[in-house]
Amino acid sequence: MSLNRDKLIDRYMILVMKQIATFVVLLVLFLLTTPAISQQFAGEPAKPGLIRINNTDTPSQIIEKAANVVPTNEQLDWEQMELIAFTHFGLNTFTGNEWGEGNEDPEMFNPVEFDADQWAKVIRDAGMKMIILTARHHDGFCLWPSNFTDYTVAKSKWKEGKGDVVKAVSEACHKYGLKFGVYLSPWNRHESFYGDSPRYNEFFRNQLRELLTRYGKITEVWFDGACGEGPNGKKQIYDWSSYYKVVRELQPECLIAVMGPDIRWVGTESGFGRETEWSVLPDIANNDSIRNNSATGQMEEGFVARNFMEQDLGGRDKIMKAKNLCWYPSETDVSIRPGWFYHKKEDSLVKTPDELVDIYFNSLGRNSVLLLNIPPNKEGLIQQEDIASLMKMHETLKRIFRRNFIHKHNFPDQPVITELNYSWNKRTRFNTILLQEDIMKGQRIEKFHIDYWTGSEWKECASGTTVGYKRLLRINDTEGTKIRLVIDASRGSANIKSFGVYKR
Ligand code: FUL
Repeated sequence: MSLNRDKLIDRYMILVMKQIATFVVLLVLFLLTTPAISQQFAGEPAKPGLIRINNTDTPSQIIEKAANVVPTNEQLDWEQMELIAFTHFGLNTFTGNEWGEGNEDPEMFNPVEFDADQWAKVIRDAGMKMIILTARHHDGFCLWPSNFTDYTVAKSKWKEGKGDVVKAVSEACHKYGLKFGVYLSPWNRHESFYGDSPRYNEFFRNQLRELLTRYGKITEVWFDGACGEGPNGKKQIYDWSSYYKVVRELQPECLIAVMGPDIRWVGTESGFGRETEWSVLPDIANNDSIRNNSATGQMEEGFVARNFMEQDLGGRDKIMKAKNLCWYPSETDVSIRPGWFYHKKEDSLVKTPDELVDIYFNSLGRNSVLLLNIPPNKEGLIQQEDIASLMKMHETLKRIFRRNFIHKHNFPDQPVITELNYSWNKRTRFNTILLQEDIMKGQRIEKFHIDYWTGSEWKECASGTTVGYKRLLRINDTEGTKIRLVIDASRGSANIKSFGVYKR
């Protein structure tokens, strides 16, 4: 009896095991034969820093690598600021120059009403998130009492030589919740030893050390590329990699802009960026400079300056010939006035709110950060005309973006293969579109268009190439009951972070 029961149990177990085995075999067969559900790349994980292209990489492997290049955390934070301010201020403010000769009397610097809090408040109220101050422009005059030259605020009339503009602005930024950055011009027209390369490089590093150790957190350093020496002028060979080392050592999170590896000059000073703007660029690296990979904490090879004025810097034809790829986003610098420094005679030439809004759409709205210069006047205050224009710009932007007709405008973790649809329950009129890719998963969209449903058919109302951090489009008034974003070409599947539809 018990034997029979054991036999029965054995048979039953065999049956169960057979069924499990059949199920496993079928499951494996199913998984092997079913095509990939998503086009997400499987091989290369997204990572910041430099990605090498091997000679043996196939075109699709190169595209996969490009699709997975992402910003460092610091670059992402920077992109999210969107709108930042430049303040050109110095001896030029008093002489009327744009490029001082370097021999102007430092006594002339005397902004009697100087109030950094006023700057910070205006800039914060205009929706900007950081101030980058010209600590030293090409004329060599320092807005802080440097120990390495006499050509500073210490020799000015202002506060009997006891003032420090860099300190005051850094503290005001802190007080008003703004980030702070410094512009330190490599070109220097004052120091006689400019051109004695080792000596000047040492001087430059020393000044950099002062700026990076005396004023708290510095979010961005701006190394301008300009040099007006001409063919018969002084020839200074800048030791860029040694400058970068100082920055990485003293402020590891600080981003180095323009003549540096973290942020790229967009290539214009008009406030208008490119239609096709890639943040993933080829061949920025060479052996004599350094890039900080914040993911690994390692120093890597880095930046080499080249022609950033071409129309498409990161398209497929470019990346196919690349030796490496990295995240190198653009910054669009433009002044609210014709000049970079304040000149009374330009008070009537301050850009209008409409012009500023236009700039906003064509810089931030083209995958760039807008760096808008607002130069304080001789009194040491931001001029009323500039304030009026800025506030109106801010109000206009707030009005345009106050109501998104797509209510669920975040689409996290939803890879978009070809399109994203949205329906309204009534006809909706719109004329402004906002798109954002989730750049922490890479910049991928190469071509897209937007259709709306007329009631009987789909009609195209907007189109573009790259999206990246943010893409803004202004179109004629359009009315429909549905809208769809169609991805016509991308490097793998696009990751849409925001889709906004507005009426301006
Ligand atoms: C240029 C400089 O020559 C201008 O004076 C200004 O500082 C601008 C932002 O960069 O290269």
